[in-house]
Amino acid sequence: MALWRRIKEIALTDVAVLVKGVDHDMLEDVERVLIEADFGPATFDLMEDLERQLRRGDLKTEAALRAWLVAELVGMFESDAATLTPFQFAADGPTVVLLLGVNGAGKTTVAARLARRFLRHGKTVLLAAADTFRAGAQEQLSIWGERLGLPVVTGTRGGDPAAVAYDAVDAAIARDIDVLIVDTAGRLHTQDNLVTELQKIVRVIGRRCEGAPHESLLVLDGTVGQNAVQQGKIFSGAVPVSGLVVTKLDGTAKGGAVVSLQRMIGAPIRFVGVGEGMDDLEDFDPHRFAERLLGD
Ligand SMILES: Nc1nc2c(ncn2[C@@H]2O[C@H](COP(=O)(O)OP(=O)(O)OP(=O)(O)O)[C@@H](O)[C@H]2O)c(=O)[nH]1
Ligand SMILES: [Mg+2]
Repeated sequence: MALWRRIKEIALTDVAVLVKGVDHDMLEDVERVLIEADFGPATFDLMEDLERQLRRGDLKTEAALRAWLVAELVGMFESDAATLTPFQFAADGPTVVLLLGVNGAGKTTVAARLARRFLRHGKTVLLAAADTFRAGAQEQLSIWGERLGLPVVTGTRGGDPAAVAYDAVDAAIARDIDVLIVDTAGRLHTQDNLVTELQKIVRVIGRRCEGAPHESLLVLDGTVGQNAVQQGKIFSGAVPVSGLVVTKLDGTAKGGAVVSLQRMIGAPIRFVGVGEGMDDLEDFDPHRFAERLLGD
């Protein structure tokens, strides 16, 4: 059931509850709903403010309650201005976008969708498959390349992914490409290897092209709730993360975790995946996200 409907059922079973002000049973029930939606630590900030508003008698109608919730959620995304840097493009030469994240988070899908988005904006794009580890990984990106009519730099299976990244930057410079998108491996069972490998990729890219990668986007699966926060910390502890992409926000009951991602990882949410289609990657808009999270 949509989050708003659940909250409404608790807070507005009896309109008198809101008018009366603070009702502890009601507050406890709302808190439980927020925890179930995986708001995590943000739950307590929300509850504190809700209680304050109710005490003041500011939330007397359904519309006021909804408007307060939306404003609170938007405020949480916009409060940390330091993390709200815009997408970085290279001043000169190719803009290198590195995609990071665990298996199945949606990196390859995001690579293709981002590529299409840049193509639409009239930019030239090159894809690089720096996942030499998993069988079929490079082929998967190559298929996207074919569909989009884009070249894809690949390497030998089991080869050094950093070498693929290096070759790709080289090719992007030589061909005067606007945007290079580098897809990486997501296995996490060998966390130390993953970290070392990612650090090497970042180092090698930077050596070939000063200032690159311009964007290191961490792709997180929005359906895993607070686990995404934990994953995010592992990656952001390993390499500088400039932005987040939260996928699979269609049909998740755990979207609440997104509220804490930005704050906990210290990087802005750049894009959200909201479906299976090619166009289902949207610019992150706090207001639209809050409305979507609450539902009707
Ligand atoms: N419903 C939905 N599915 C998505 C979304 N984004 C990605 N997916 C699906 O998630 C699955 C995994 O996506 P991939 O792009 O292959 O994930 P990956 O991170 O590249 O995975 P590895 O290469 O194994 O590390 C695919 O079936 C995608 O179609 C989204 O926003 N919504
Ligand atoms: Mg992949």
